[in-house]
Amino acid sequence: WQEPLAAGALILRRRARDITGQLMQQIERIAARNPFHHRITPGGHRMSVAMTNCGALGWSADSRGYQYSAQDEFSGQGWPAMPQTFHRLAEECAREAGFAGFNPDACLINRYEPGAKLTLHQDKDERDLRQPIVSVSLGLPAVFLFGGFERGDATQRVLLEHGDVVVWGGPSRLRYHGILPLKAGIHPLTGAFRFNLTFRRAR
Ligand code: MD3
Ligand code: FE
Repeated sequence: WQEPLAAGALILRRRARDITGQLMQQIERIAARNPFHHRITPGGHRMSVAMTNCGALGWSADSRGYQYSAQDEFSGQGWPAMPQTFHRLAEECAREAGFAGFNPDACLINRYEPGAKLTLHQDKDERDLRQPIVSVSLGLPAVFLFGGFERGDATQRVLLEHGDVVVWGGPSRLRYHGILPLKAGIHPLTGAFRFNLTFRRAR
């Protein structure tokens, strides 16, 4: 079912539930070739979230800054192609939210362990901010923080659970957001972790 969160932001609860097994298998296959790493931010902090990518471009953080790149700096290789199941899910969900023709060229895969968090930030490294971001949550639940257009604005809390998809576009595209520290637990499909896929049109 659909749950409007704010202008341009739509939660599709459990939208991916029937294909979560397939999605996890693909994540494992991708990570076997391009393993998860804890990136170091330009400010010198080790991120508690571990990341890898698939698609033509991948997101990375290093001393040079935040950027999309065709190369995985850890493996020295390109990123695995975006599986068709991933691309189709993102395209369909964007269409349901009113963003027809979404054609993501990057999928950032985040892995959360207990205590891992994402502090409030904006996603603005993509070229065309009229394109939405589609996110898919897998495994352990997390509390998502949805803020305003400035870091200090009030935030609302939203629980994101296994199979939930959210489309973030229009006026919501530049809102601050983050994830509270993950609570420990065991999920039947993902074990001690939460995974999050974010589909983006980077270039
Ligand atoms: C709202 N990921 O990778 S997904 C990220 O659960 C990121 O791993 C979180 O924020 C996660 O950048 C949150 C939800 C999300 C993703 C992108 C957004 C919300 C967004 C972009 C704009 C506004
Ligand atoms: Fe983000």
